[in-house]
Amino acid sequence: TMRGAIFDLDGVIVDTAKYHYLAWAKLADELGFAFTEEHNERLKGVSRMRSLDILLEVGGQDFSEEDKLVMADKKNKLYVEYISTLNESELLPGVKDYLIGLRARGVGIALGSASKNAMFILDKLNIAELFDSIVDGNKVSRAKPDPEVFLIACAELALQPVDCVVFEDAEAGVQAAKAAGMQVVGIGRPEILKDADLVVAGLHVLEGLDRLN
Ligand code: G16
Ligand code: MG
Repeated sequence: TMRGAIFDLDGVIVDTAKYHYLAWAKLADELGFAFTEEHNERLKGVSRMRSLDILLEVGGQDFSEEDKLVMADKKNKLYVEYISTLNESELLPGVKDYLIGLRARGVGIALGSASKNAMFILDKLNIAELFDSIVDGNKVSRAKPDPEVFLIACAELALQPVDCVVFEDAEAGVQAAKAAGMQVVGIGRPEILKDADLVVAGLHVLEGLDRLN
Protein backbone atom coordinates (compact mmCIF):
# COMPACT_ATOMS: atom_id res chain seq x y z
CA THR A 1 0.00 0.00 0.00
CA MET A 2 1.03 3.57 -0.68
CA ARG A 3 2.20 5.41 2.44
CA GLY A 4 3.94 8.23 0.58
CA ALA A 5 3.08 9.99 -2.68
CA ILE A 6 5.76 12.00 -4.46
CA PHE A 7 4.67 14.42 -7.18
CA ASP A 8 6.59 15.91 -10.04
CA LEU A 9 5.55 19.54 -10.62
CA ASP A 10 5.65 20.50 -14.28
CA GLY A 11 3.26 18.28 -16.24
CA VAL A 12 1.66 16.67 -13.19
CA ILE A 13 0.43 19.54 -11.02
CA VAL A 14 0.57 22.44 -13.47
CA ASP A 15 1.41 22.89 -17.14
CA THR A 16 4.36 25.25 -16.82
CA ALA A 17 6.01 23.60 -19.85
CA LYS A 18 4.33 26.14 -22.12
CA TYR A 19 5.96 29.03 -20.22
CA HIS A 20 9.36 27.30 -20.20
CA TYR A 21 8.88 26.91 -23.95
CA LEU A 22 8.02 30.57 -24.55
CA ALA A 23 11.14 31.66 -22.66
CA TRP A 24 13.47 29.15 -24.39
CA ALA A 25 12.02 29.99 -27.83
CA LYS A 26 12.66 33.70 -27.21
CA LEU A 27 16.27 32.97 -26.29
CA ALA A 28 16.71 30.84 -29.43
CA ASP A 29 15.14 33.58 -31.52
CA GLU A 30 17.68 36.07 -30.17
CA LEU A 31 20.45 33.61 -31.04
CA GLY A 32 19.06 33.41 -34.58
CA PHE A 33 17.44 29.98 -34.78
CA ALA A 34 14.00 28.45 -34.35
CA PHE A 35 13.22 26.24 -31.38
CA THR A 36 10.02 24.28 -31.96
CA GLU A 37 7.51 22.71 -29.57
CA GLU A 38 8.77 19.36 -30.76
CA HIS A 39 12.32 20.28 -29.69
CA ASN A 40 10.85 21.42 -26.40
CA GLU A 41 9.69 17.85 -25.62
CA ARG A 42 13.33 17.04 -24.94
CA LEU A 43 13.48 19.61 -22.13
CA LYS A 44 10.67 18.14 -20.02
CA GLY A 45 11.88 17.19 -16.54
CA VAL A 46 15.43 18.18 -17.48
CA SER A 47 17.42 20.69 -15.38
CA ARG A 48 17.87 24.32 -16.50
CA MET A 49 21.54 24.04 -17.53
CA ARG A 50 21.01 20.71 -19.28
CA SER A 51 18.03 22.23 -21.09
CA LEU A 52 20.25 25.07 -22.33
CA ASP A 53 22.81 22.55 -23.62
CA ILE A 54 20.08 20.74 -25.57
CA LEU A 55 18.80 24.04 -26.99
CA LEU A 56 22.29 25.09 -28.12
CA GLU A 57 22.81 21.64 -29.64
CA VAL A 58 19.60 22.16 -31.67
CA GLY A 59 20.93 25.56 -32.83
CA GLY A 60 24.39 24.16 -33.53
CA GLN A 61 25.98 26.74 -31.25
CA ASP A 62 28.50 26.58 -28.44
CA PHE A 63 29.42 29.04 -25.70
CA SER A 64 31.69 29.28 -22.67
CA GLU A 65 30.34 28.16 -19.29
CA GLU A 66 30.30 31.82 -18.24
CA ASP A 67 28.17 32.87 -21.22
CA LYS A 68 25.87 29.91 -20.62
CA LEU A 69 25.23 30.99 -17.04
CA VAL A 70 24.27 34.46 -18.30
CA MET A 71 21.91 32.91 -20.89
CA ALA A 72 20.29 30.56 -18.38
CA ASP A 73 19.76 33.48 -16.04
CA LYS A 74 18.18 35.52 -18.81
CA LYS A 75 15.84 32.66 -19.70
CA ASN A 76 14.88 32.24 -16.06
CA LYS A 77 14.05 35.95 -15.64
CA LEU A 78 11.71 35.69 -18.65
CA TYR A 79 10.17 32.48 -17.32
CA VAL A 80 9.58 33.97 -13.87
CA GLU A 81 7.94 36.97 -15.55
CA TYR A 82 5.62 34.63 -17.52
CA ILE A 83 4.58 32.66 -14.43
CA SER A 84 4.16 35.71 -12.20
CA THR A 85 0.41 35.75 -12.87
CA LEU A 86 -0.07 32.00 -12.36
CA ASN A 87 -3.02 31.15 -10.10
CA GLU A 88 -5.19 28.28 -8.81
CA SER A 89 -7.20 28.17 -12.03
CA GLU A 90 -4.12 26.70 -13.76
CA LEU A 91 -3.91 23.66 -11.49
CA LEU A 92 -4.34 20.57 -13.69
CA PRO A 93 -7.71 18.75 -13.29
CA GLY A 94 -8.19 16.78 -10.08
CA VAL A 95 -4.93 17.83 -8.43
CA LYS A 96 -6.25 19.60 -5.38
CA ASP A 97 -8.98 17.04 -4.62
CA TYR A 98 -6.54 14.16 -5.06
CA LEU A 99 -4.03 15.72 -2.64
CA ILE A 100 -6.76 16.46 -0.09
CA GLY A 101 -8.00 12.85 -0.40
CA LEU A 102 -4.51 11.47 0.20
CA ARG A 103 -4.05 13.65 3.27
CA ALA A 104 -7.38 12.43 4.66
CA ARG A 105 -6.10 8.84 4.30
CA GLY A 106 -2.86 9.71 6.13
CA VAL A 107 -0.62 9.36 3.07
CA GLY A 108 2.55 11.50 3.24
CA ILE A 109 2.82 14.00 0.38
CA ALA A 110 6.05 15.27 -1.17
CA LEU A 111 7.11 17.28 -4.18
CA GLY A 112 9.99 15.93 -6.26
CA SER A 113 10.80 18.52 -8.92
CA ALA A 114 13.84 19.59 -10.91
CA SER A 115 12.69 23.21 -10.80
CA LYS A 116 14.39 25.90 -8.75
CA ASN A 117 11.14 27.88 -8.98
CA ALA A 118 8.99 25.17 -7.38
CA MET A 119 8.25 27.03 -4.12
CA PHE A 120 7.27 30.19 -6.01
CA ILE A 121 4.89 28.14 -8.18
CA LEU A 122 3.29 26.22 -5.29
CA ASP A 123 2.65 29.53 -3.52
CA LYS A 124 1.02 30.98 -6.64
CA LEU A 125 -1.19 27.87 -6.89
CA ASN A 126 -2.01 28.13 -3.19
CA ILE A 127 -1.21 24.45 -2.47
CA ALA A 128 2.17 24.64 -0.66
CA GLU A 129 0.55 23.75 2.67
CA LEU A 130 -0.71 20.42 1.29
CA PHE A 131 2.89 19.12 1.09
CA ASP A 132 4.74 17.50 4.00
CA SER A 133 8.02 17.80 2.13
CA ILE A 134 9.20 19.88 -0.82
CA VAL A 135 12.28 18.69 -2.68
CA ASP A 136 13.19 20.88 -5.64
CA GLY A 137 16.11 21.87 -7.86
CA ASN A 138 17.71 23.80 -5.01
CA LYS A 139 18.01 20.68 -2.86
CA VAL A 140 19.36 18.17 -5.37
CA SER A 141 22.68 17.99 -7.17
CA ARG A 142 21.96 15.14 -9.58
CA ALA A 143 19.22 15.58 -12.17
CA LYS A 144 16.61 12.95 -13.16
CA PRO A 145 17.03 10.12 -14.31
CA ASP A 146 19.21 10.01 -11.19
CA PRO A 147 16.98 8.88 -8.29
CA GLU A 148 18.36 11.48 -5.82
CA VAL A 149 15.32 13.80 -5.85
CA PHE A 150 12.89 10.99 -5.01
CA LEU A 151 15.18 9.35 -2.43
CA ILE A 152 15.49 12.66 -0.55
CA ALA A 153 11.70 13.15 -0.68
CA CYS A 154 11.13 9.62 0.65
CA ALA A 155 13.64 10.16 3.47
CA GLU A 156 11.98 13.47 4.37
CA LEU A 157 8.66 11.61 4.64
CA ALA A 158 10.48 9.12 6.93
CA LEU A 159 9.44 6.26 4.64
CA GLN A 160 11.13 3.49 2.64
CA PRO A 161 11.16 3.53 -1.20
CA VAL A 162 8.80 0.51 -1.36
CA ASP A 163 6.18 2.56 0.48
CA CYS A 164 6.33 5.44 -2.02
CA VAL A 165 4.57 6.02 -5.33
CA VAL A 166 5.91 8.63 -7.76
CA PHE A 167 3.66 10.60 -10.14
CA GLU A 168 5.60 11.65 -13.25
CA ASP A 169 4.97 12.96 -16.77
CA ALA A 170 8.51 12.69 -18.15
CA GLU A 171 10.48 9.64 -19.24
CA ALA A 172 13.55 10.81 -17.27
CA GLY A 173 11.35 11.06 -14.18
CA VAL A 174 9.93 7.56 -14.65
CA GLN A 175 13.49 6.22 -14.91
CA ALA A 176 14.47 8.14 -11.76
CA ALA A 177 11.55 6.66 -9.82
CA LYS A 178 12.35 3.12 -10.98
CA ALA A 179 16.02 3.61 -10.06
CA ALA A 180 14.85 4.72 -6.60
CA GLY A 181 12.96 1.42 -6.23
CA MET A 182 9.55 3.05 -6.23
CA GLN A 183 6.28 2.39 -8.02
CA VAL A 184 5.47 4.99 -10.64
CA VAL A 185 2.24 6.32 -12.06
CA GLY A 186 2.81 7.93 -15.44
CA ILE A 187 0.74 11.01 -16.20
CA GLY A 188 0.20 11.40 -19.93
CA ARG A 189 0.61 9.12 -22.93
CA PRO A 190 1.38 5.38 -22.49
CA GLU A 191 3.62 5.28 -25.58
CA ILE A 192 5.98 7.81 -23.98
CA LEU A 193 5.79 6.43 -20.42
CA LYS A 194 6.47 2.77 -21.26
CA ASP A 195 8.23 1.90 -18.00
CA ALA A 196 5.56 3.30 -15.67
CA ASP A 197 3.57 0.74 -13.62
CA LEU A 198 0.35 2.47 -14.61
CA VAL A 199 -0.40 5.37 -16.95
CA VAL A 200 -3.36 7.72 -16.59
CA ALA A 201 -4.27 10.93 -18.41
CA GLY A 202 -4.25 12.97 -15.22
CA LEU A 203 -4.84 12.96 -11.47
CA HIS A 204 -8.56 13.57 -12.12
CA VAL A 205 -8.79 9.91 -13.24
CA LEU A 206 -7.40 8.62 -9.92
CA GLU A 207 -9.44 11.11 -7.94
CA GLY A 208 -12.58 9.82 -9.69
CA LEU A 209 -11.67 6.21 -8.82
CA ASP A 210 -11.08 7.12 -5.17
CA ARG A 211 -14.54 8.61 -4.97
CA LEU A 212 -16.06 5.34 -6.27
CA ASN A 213 -14.39 3.31 -3.49
C1 G16 B 1 10.80 21.25 -14.53
C2 G16 B 1 10.59 21.21 -16.06
C3 G16 B 1 11.86 21.36 -16.88
C4 G16 B 1 12.72 22.48 -16.32
C5 G16 B 1 13.08 22.12 -14.89
C6 G16 B 1 13.98 23.19 -14.24
O1 G16 B 1 10.93 19.99 -13.98
O2 G16 B 1 9.94 20.03 -16.48
O3 G16 B 1 11.51 21.61 -18.22
O4 G16 B 1 13.87 22.68 -17.11
O5 G16 B 1 11.92 22.00 -14.10
O6 G16 B 1 13.21 24.33 -13.98
P1 G16 B 1 13.79 25.74 -13.49
O7 G16 B 1 14.47 26.39 -14.63
O8 G16 B 1 12.54 26.46 -13.01
O9 G16 B 1 14.74 25.46 -12.33
P2 G16 B 1 9.86 19.06 -13.17
O10 G16 B 1 10.82 18.13 -12.50
O11 G16 B 1 9.02 19.86 -12.18
O12 G16 B 1 9.03 18.44 -14.27
MG1 MG C 1 7.53 16.98 -15.20
